[in-house]
Formats: sequence, C-alpha cells, structure tokens
Amino acid sequence: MPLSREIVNVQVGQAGNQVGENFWEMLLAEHGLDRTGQFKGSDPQQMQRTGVYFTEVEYGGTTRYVPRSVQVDLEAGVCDRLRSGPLGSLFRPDTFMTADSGAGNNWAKGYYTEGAELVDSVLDVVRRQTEACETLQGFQIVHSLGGGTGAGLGCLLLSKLREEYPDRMLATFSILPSPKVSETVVEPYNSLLAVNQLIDNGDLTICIDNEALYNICQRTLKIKTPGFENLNNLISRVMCGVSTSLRFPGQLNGDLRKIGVNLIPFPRLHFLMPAYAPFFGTGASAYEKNNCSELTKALFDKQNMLVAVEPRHGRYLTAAVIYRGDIASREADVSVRDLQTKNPQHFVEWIPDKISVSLVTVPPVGQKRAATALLNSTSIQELFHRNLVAFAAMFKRRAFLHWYTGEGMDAMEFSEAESNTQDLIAEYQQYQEAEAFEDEEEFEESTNGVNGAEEEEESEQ
Ligand SMILES: Nc1nc2c(ncn2[C@@H]2O[C@H](COP(=O)(O)OP(=O)(O)OP(=O)(O)O)[C@@H](O)[C@H]2O)c(=O)[nH]1
Ligand SMILES: [Mg+2]
Repeated sequence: MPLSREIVNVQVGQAGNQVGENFWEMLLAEHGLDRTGQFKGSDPQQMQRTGVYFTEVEYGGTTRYVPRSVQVDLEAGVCDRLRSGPLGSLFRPDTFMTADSGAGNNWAKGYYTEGAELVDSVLDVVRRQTEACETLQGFQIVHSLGGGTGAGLGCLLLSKLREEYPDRMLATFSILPSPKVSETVVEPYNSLLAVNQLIDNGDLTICIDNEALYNICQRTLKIKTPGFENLNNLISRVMCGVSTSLRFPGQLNGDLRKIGVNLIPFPRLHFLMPAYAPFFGTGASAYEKNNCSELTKALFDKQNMLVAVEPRHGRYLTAAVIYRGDIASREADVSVRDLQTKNPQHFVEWIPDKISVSLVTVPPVGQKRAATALLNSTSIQELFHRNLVAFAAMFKRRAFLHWYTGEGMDAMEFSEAESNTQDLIAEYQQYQEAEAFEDEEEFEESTNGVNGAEEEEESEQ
C-alpha cells in the first residue's frame, strides 16, 4: 500500500459530533467499509489510501479500519448517542472524551473554564493518535461556532495544537450560526469570539453557514422544515468532496498543504467557501448525467454554495475544483478556463492561474459524477459582516456580558474580536478592489523595468 499522509479528525461539541457521525458513515461507504470497519468493497482504488483517515488494526484474525478520530464534548449526551448508535463499535472506545459540566452556550466556559479542565486529557488522546502516524499531514476540527463547547473548546484545542504541532496543517470545518436554524441569543458573541481565534490560529477554515444549508434544503431539495440530519448530510458530502483528492489516487492529488498553498494568497485570508454540484431532491434521479461544464457553472452559482453571501458582490482570489467520475482532464481545464474568460470581472486579475483542478475517477456513492469547489471569494466578508452587526448591537449595551466576565473573561477581548473582524473585512475589501496595476505610472514603471534591464544587457555587449 502506498504511503498515506495521515489526518487526525477531532470533532467537538454537539454539531461537531453529529456532523462527524454523518461524515464517517459516508466515508465508510466511499471506501467500501462496513460499520465495523471491515472491507467489503470490490474496487482496489477504495483501499489504496484508506490510511489517510483510518488506522489499520488486526483484531481477532480480521483486519479492521478504525477512524483516526477523537470525539469531544463537555456534556455526555451526544457522544453517548453516537456510542450507542449504528457506528458505536467503529470508534476506539478510549477516544471519547466527555465531561458532565456542559458549557451552556457560553464560549468563555468552553475556552477558559470547563473546557480548559478537559483540554489536557484531550491532547493526550490526540498525541496517542499522532504518535502512531508515519507522516502526519495535519488535523481537521469539526465544530459549530454558535455554542460554547465546539466554539470555545474547539478554539482552545486549535491554539494548543498550533503550539505543539507548529508545522502541521490545521484545517477546520466551522459551522456558522443562522437565526433560521437556532434562536439562541448569544450565538453572535460565541461565533465572533471564535472567528477571532480562527483568524490567527487556523491554516484553512472551511466555512459552513447553516443559513445556506437551510436554503438549499428548502429551495433545491424541497424539504419543508429541514432538520439537522438534512443539513449534516450536505456538510458530509462537501467534507468527502474536499478530501477526495487526498483519499483516492488521481491526477494532481495532494495533501492539505497543497490545498492551502494553492488557495491562500495571504495567511489571514484563509476562510473558504465550499460549493457542491449536483444537489438533487428526492424524486430526481441521482444518475442524471451532468456534463463537466454544467457542473462547473453550478459550482460558481450562489445556489450551490454553502455560505449565504452574494458572490457577485466580491471577486474570486483563488479556487480549487475537484471533479469526480468519468471527466477528462482536457474537458475540465476547458470548462474552468471558459468560466473565467466569460466572467473576468468576478476574478482578480493579478493572480493568473487561480483555479486549480483535481480529477478523481471514483464518484460519490449513488452518483455518477459530482464536483466540489473551495472558493476563496472576497464576498465572504458579508458573512463576517452579518455576524459583526448582530454582535455589535448587543455589545454596545454590554448585554449578556456578565455571563462571560463571570468566567473570568475581560470585556477587552470582546473589543479585540470586534476590531480583528473589522480588519479582516477591510482586508478582503482591499484585495477585492486591487487592480493588477494601481495606476498607469505603476504599469509604466513595471514595463520600464523590463526594458531597462534589456537596455543594460545590450550596452554591456
Ligand atoms: N449543521 C448543524 N448545526 C448544528 C447541529 N447541532 C447544533 N448546530 C448549530 O450549532 C450551534 C450550537 O452549537 P452546538 O454544537 O449545539 O453547541 P456545543 O458546541 O455543543 O456547545 P454547548 O453550548 O456547550 O452545548 C447552533 O448554531 C446550532 O444551530 C448539527 O447537528 N448540525
Ligand atoms: Mg452541547
């Protein structure tokens, strides 16, 4: 078996563990594994790189593939359900780390008090996993930003991992709250405090916006009142899509760092918007033929994006597209190029090869062809703006602040989170407006520079 560059998955809090359960279920199916982690598939491609997410274990004469994952929560309920559910026997029993206190929707409890008490034992479990790796590529944290545990403890873990593994990639699948899905009043506080941490400690933040998921479920999938299981199914598809080129042999496949290198022109601007195609409702055939250019167009359509912003308000800095199924490389390149030449105003001109393309022949289970994109669009500032407005309205009056200061937090940290987010928004805006050459003078300087060098060469001769 070829060398797998391992990823350690850490799922934190209710959303983290519920999404995580769905993700592992889908991953099992993609790799031909049953719910106990035994291979039942027929395609050798399924087995080649299982080592990225699974550890191979000999157990009672059979080979089992065990998720390289740690399940964390400050209350036991969700993890207990996971353990007694259909995937209960899949995970290593000693990788569940729970407490009884809960974080009660309070970021400060997750980051400073209750979470801080649990974090060292979580790191011990993580370390046991990393020590068994040959070439660890990095971590992925799955969490929501609206509650106390996933957001607070999730960010605390991120900063500890940054300290202990400074040269490994830290990716997060971060779920942003929407009033359409949840009405908890302090969510804007929790999510902005989390974003503040993610800006400085994350390498790759894949933003998933419950608002967009809800809209896709209602408008495209025609589900009247979407539940978490519906939302989480969409998230898992994207998580599988994004990691396809890490998990299967194919052209241009790589690792988390390669994804980062191609997508992130400036370290703070690492907030990516995922898109997926095709989404299909019940009744529509999963086997519908979608040609490559239709898929590509759909990925850059607002309706297929997992963040509820208007992409036309911004410009794309970079993008990565991952095609699955029988799509030819030439076909993919042409459709990506076409899209850019037809819509040049939506792409910054000063990054020439901004869309990277990967191809994997293995399609998702139940589909013939599919595509996933990670978009680095300056329009994501609208997501942070939405959060900032809700945050500022309450913070101006210091509403609910005592719950946080009661855990030892300083109001200063709220102000810092606010201004860090304002700065981030301004940075996206700055690069959105940047031209290849700011004015004619700069353009001439650059061309003179070239001519100047030539002239010099000539005079030397
Ligand atoms: N997509 C999705 N969102 C969820 C799910 N569960 C909760 N959320 C959202 O996540 C936010 C609340 O975070 P939770 O994950 O429930 O909280 P927690 O991390 O367990 O933190 P506590 O406050 O300590 O319970 C809200 O915005 C919810 O709408 C889920 O299964 N899927
Ligand atoms: Mg919880």
